[in-house]
Amino acid sequence: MTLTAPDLPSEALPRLESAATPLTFAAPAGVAPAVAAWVTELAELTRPDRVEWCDGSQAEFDRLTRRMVATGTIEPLASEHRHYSFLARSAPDDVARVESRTFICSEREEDAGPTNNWSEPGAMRETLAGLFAGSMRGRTMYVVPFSMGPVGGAMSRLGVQVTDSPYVVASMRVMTRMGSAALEALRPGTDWVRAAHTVGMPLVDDRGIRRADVPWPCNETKYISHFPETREIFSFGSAYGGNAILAKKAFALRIASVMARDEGWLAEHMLLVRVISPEGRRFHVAAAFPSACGKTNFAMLKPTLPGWRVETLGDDIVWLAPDPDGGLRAINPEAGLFGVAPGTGWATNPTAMETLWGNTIFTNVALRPDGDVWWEGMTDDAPERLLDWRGEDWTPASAEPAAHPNARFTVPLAQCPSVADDWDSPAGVHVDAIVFGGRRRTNVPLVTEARDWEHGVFLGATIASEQTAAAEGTVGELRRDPFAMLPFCGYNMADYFGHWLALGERLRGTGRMPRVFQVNWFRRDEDGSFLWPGFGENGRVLAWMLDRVAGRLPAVDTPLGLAPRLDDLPLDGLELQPGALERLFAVEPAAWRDELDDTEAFFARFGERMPPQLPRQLDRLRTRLGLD
Ligand code: GTP
Ligand code: SPV
Ligand code: MN
Repeated sequence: MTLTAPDLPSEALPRLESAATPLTFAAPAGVAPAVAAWVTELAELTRPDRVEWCDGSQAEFDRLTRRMVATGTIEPLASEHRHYSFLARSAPDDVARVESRTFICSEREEDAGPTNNWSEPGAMRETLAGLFAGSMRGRTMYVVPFSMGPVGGAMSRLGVQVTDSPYVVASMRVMTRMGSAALEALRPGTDWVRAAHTVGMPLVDDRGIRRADVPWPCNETKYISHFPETREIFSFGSAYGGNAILAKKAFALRIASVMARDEGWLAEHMLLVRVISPEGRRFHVAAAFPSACGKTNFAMLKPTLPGWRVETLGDDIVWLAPDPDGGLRAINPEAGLFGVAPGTGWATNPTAMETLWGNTIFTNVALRPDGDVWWEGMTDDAPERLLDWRGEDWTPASAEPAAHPNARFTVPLAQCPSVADDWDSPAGVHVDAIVFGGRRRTNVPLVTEARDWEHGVFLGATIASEQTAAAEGTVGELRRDPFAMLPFCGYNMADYFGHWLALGERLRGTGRMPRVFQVNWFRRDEDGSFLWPGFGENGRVLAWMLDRVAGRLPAVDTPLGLAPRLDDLPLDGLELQPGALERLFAVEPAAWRDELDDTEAFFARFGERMPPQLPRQLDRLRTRLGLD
């Protein structure tokens, strides 16, 4: 039993449209009884007109897109520009993740920790029961079985999302292995995550009166609630991204991080790539950056440095587990890309641009008069005329951007030209290096290597980054975002740090440790310009890191960690501003004093629960910088 329906007055029950659409909750033959029972319970609570079990087929996807075109949720783009692609415009108040409405409802408040919103599970269930009651009246409830990771893979996990949003179903089909194969794998006794989602806008009111639908139904009231102990998710009121595509942040990070804690693995906000050196040596790199800080770009990196190649395995989420052969093994549990559109262009990320030739759902980008899409950063010059993300006329003289800053594209990973041949392999890859990064205009150098695992955990735990448009908040404001997991860790972050430290002990025992690095592509000059050109040039930094992993290069011990001898960075053919390289590595004690004070205050929030290793690392850093 998950939620119980409050007693509805009989006149509040949905009026069925016709005898042809009976309210039937019948599950397809062979469905695990627990799945069927849960779906029935939710249907009884939310009272949809129909329940549709999704098989993941192309025919089903076609049916969904036709339905959404009819309701104005999406519109087809001109096929000569984008094959079988669509534009969705969201409601203006439903454009990004809502962290203030995201809750971890663990039994005990201290298990959610000071960085999560906690709510007592019983009280939250009551609130949700009230909100979900009748919330799908007049709509179709879709049942979406899915697998994170290839169906049946050793590291893969199953889930079922019910939703009344066809946009979410279509997104789930791109982002996960969704449909019949996952449903068949959901055999009795198999664990699965329950994810219930409603846009919270019933089409039939309490008196049985039907109203017209709107293109992007949602509700002013929003709840993204997680019950970590019972592996359940309830999401109300939003249809946007991580709020609604529950396989992604809610399952594959928040719930999965709790499963990973309990079972000895990691669920991380990381990209995953294979990097091939000029000699043909293959390395695998997992890198954590906060939202809209360059994971997709790194995942599709086209190194300018001759001979180096990057193959894409994942761009947002990585599950890592101890490898039976020692060290860590990793899979990308997703099957699609939900990438930030603005800033993606032929000059910055040509691989993403090539990926977007078709089969793409664009959300909140601008529309060109010729039926193609546009966003800031796609081309140097904006088109003369556009419809902006709200559907209003736009010219380059307009004050607001044409695309919403958190406009996104949803596209199958398989379509990416740089995707690794074996991206779909359940075995995953052996990880050689872990990289942490953030968006920092000051302080953090271009690249540093951790001295050891514990120092690496300290680097991860002390990531701070300037806020982006990926969630509500003030863009540009510096905030602590440890491991790029601040909005995504499903339990007390101090315990999460402890879990990373303990895993290190276990990996050390296997004799194979991934090396840990910290990078910052975003350091700026006094005039505000970036000191480092970024994008394809980041391959030079990657080459240095992997030469370190290969044991080919010495490094300099600095207060912040191991740094490159500047001559070892492969910078041939790169024109940096005079002095830029030195500034990219400069350590300013006064600024670092503030940084350390801020870190100390942040660590203090965790009280007794903080593993002592991290404050100890902080003390050592103070001493090394001569600031104690
Ligand atoms: P989420 O999907 O929100 O988790 O984000 P992400 O980390 O995948 O972000 P993405 O790669 O889409 O990057 C978003 C923004 O970062 C874009 O505006 C890019 O132009 C910018 N960006 C990425 N790499 C670099 C870089 O090396 N230098 C600079 N200056 N900007 C970059
Ligand atoms: C992020 O915000 O980190 C994303 C986008 O990857 S969303 O799926 O909406 O969370
Ligand atoms: Mn992300």
